[in-house]
Amino acid sequence: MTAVIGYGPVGGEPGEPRIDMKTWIGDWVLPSPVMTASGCSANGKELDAFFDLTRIGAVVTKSVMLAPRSGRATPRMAETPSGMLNSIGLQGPGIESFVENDLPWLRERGVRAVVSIAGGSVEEYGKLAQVLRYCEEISAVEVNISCPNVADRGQVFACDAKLAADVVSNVRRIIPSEIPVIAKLSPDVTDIVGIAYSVVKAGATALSLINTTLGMVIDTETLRPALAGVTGGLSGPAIRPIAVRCVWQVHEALPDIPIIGIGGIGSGLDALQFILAGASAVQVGTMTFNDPSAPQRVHIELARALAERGFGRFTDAIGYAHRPHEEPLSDFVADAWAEDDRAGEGADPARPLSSGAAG
Ligand code: RRO
Repeated sequence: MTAVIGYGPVGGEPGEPRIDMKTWIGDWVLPSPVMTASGCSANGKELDAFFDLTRIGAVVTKSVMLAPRSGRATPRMAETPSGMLNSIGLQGPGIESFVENDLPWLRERGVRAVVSIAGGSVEEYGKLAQVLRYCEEISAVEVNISCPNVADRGQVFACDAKLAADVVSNVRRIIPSEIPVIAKLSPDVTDIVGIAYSVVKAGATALSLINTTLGMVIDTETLRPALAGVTGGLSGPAIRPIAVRCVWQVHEALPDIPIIGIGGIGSGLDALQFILAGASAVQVGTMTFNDPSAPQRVHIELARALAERGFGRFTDAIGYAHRPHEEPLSDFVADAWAEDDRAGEGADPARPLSSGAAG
């Protein structure tokens, strides 16, 4: 394996791989492809004690609405096999308080902030964008059109190509052109590629794939739904294969559009699956409840996994699993595995590719 010393924006510890982890969302350059996912760590402060938030790609804040909102009744969370169900219902301080109290905290620390917004109508998204357009140092806006926990399923704009496009074009025309507008889509659709086309045509710079998928748990003691809101959004490793599939399908159809992969990412190898499927970045959400330093750890593990596979640059791995069957592994990957075999130790027995496949 290539000698490795010092690397990337996180750590730089001796013995760590030297690999260029930069990535791009439109014209926005990020030093790391790993972000936090909206909703799992409020607006960043909670994670500050665990790692340096400036060393990851960005913090994505909890989706904020125009007015303060208390959210759904409790209980709002239920454990599920390999995941969890949430029914928070967009609890938050409202955009004015967010801009006054939460955004400055991130800005003062130099944390790249992606502000997630959610509205009950196309007009509300427009009003949120009007407030944000004057806020300096927002790195990007994530337009959450896929919250599953709304009373009216008609408000899950990401389930309707036209409504999704209306929201995105309204936000895009208000937010300054140098700020990326990222549309967050729902997996709960028949054709996610159709929705993706529609929002990209409406001006989305990038796509976040995926939000939680609608689920339900029944408590077998009370014989009632476990959540007060009855249904909730399923997240965690249970949805990872769905999310990887969505990233794969959308990247295949729209290879030039940056995708941010989300769904049960808890390790560098989980993140690598998304990157190989076509994601330009990833978000870590549910895992932070278990391990608050997970975003930093995922960055480190991902850098190591890429180096072990011979990648010198993160961007070379984006969509790598889409290469044609007859195309051999790139020389750098084949060389990395061959060197690994020669070393005879440190080989990863679980690796999916044998050096024989390298041709
Ligand atoms: O607040 C929520 O209940 C919530 C949101 Br906004 C979302 O986008 N996804 C989710 O699972 N829960």
